[in-house]
Amino acid sequence: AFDSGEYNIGNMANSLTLGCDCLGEIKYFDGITTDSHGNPWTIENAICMHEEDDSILWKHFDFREGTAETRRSRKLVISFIATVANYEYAFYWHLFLDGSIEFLVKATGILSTAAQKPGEKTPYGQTLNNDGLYGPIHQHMFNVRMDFEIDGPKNVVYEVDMEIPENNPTHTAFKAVDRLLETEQAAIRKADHDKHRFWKIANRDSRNLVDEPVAYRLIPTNAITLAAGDESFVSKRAQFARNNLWVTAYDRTERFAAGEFPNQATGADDGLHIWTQADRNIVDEDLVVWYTFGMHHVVRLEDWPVMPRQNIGFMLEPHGFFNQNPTLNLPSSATPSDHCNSTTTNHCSS
Ligand SMILES: [Cu+2]
Repeated sequence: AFDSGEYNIGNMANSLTLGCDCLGEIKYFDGITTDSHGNPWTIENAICMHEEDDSILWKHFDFREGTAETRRSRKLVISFIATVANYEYAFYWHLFLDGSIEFLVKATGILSTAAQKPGEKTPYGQTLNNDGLYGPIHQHMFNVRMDFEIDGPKNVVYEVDMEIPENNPTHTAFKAVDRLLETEQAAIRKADHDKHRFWKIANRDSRNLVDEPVAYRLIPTNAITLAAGDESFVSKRAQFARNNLWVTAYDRTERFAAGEFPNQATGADDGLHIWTQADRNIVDEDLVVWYTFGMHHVVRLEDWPVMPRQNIGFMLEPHGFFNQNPTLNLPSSATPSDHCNSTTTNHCSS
């Protein structure tokens, strides 16, 4: 099932309540959507924005002076939670003080279960009890469409891999090598842990301190692909899920990875795999980056009867976008009444 395109996940957004889903100073936004007849419909408090403490951002203890400087990280959290029948998907954008951006899906709710003969154990799932209940192994696939504008509309994407040079007498040298992705076909890529691969979206007309293009990097965490075989019906319909990275030249009609109308679609007409057949130039163009990730859910006993939330997501980090750490001017987060800031008996910095 396409939870976004078929179930219409936005219409399943919860109305959030203070103190349960978000904490602290909160700004709520209503969700304005449409019912099945096209009539406008408001979901009150569908989107929540608030700030959270996020541990330390940077620190250094000077062992000669006996002093320490610490700055705490805070993140601006923008979230909504959709209930899709048995399951909850909570979507979070985290905006950090150092320019990093995290996208997380928190998966929780109730497993979709199936029956087997009591006393038997299927290899295709986790037996949950001795009464004939099991949770099938399954996947949750996500694709995020990102219309990048790194310091302007003309961007490029590099694939960055670790490479080991041939002239390497101590066998300890390694380097990061940029490879420019020039066309849409060349930019259909998979993550590669052995090469410590990431992708870098850059603006070659905008240079940083050391004359390199300003850039953000996409860290491909939770970079799974579809487990179902290429010949399966699900794979033909969800071809976006067969690769982790897609890059397209911007077209305002290309909005959804599986196409505009996924209901009953065969996958033969629309979607990323169709658009990229044009193999358009993506060098110094207005680009859209599509990232496929997800959760390969091998069910465990602890997921029953309600599943502790599992985080699935990825990071966008400035990579030469700033000329130095952009958080040097952060005030110390301690307050006068805080034990961290006592000038006489400061156990945090003395
Ligand atoms: Cu699951």
